[in-house]
Amino acid sequence: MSETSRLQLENMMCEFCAETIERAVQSLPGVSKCEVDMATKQVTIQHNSERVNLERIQQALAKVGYKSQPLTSTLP
Ligand SMILES: [Cu+2]
Repeated sequence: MSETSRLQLENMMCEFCAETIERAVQSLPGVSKCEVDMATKQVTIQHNSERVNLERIQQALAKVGYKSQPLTSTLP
């Protein structure tokens, strides 16, 4: 099932961070889209929840050095 999740990043500072984050998330199998919002430091991810869950995505972010918190707001 396709799901849209949003994460709040804690230590993203610049465009280079955004690129690193996008690359790390998009390299995961089951992720179809990843968008980083520089202003809010939020990342919106479209993923197949059966193939990759949010925990796995957060692990991938932690691996490249970024802490993230899931945002509870649900998207349509
Ligand atoms: Cu940076």
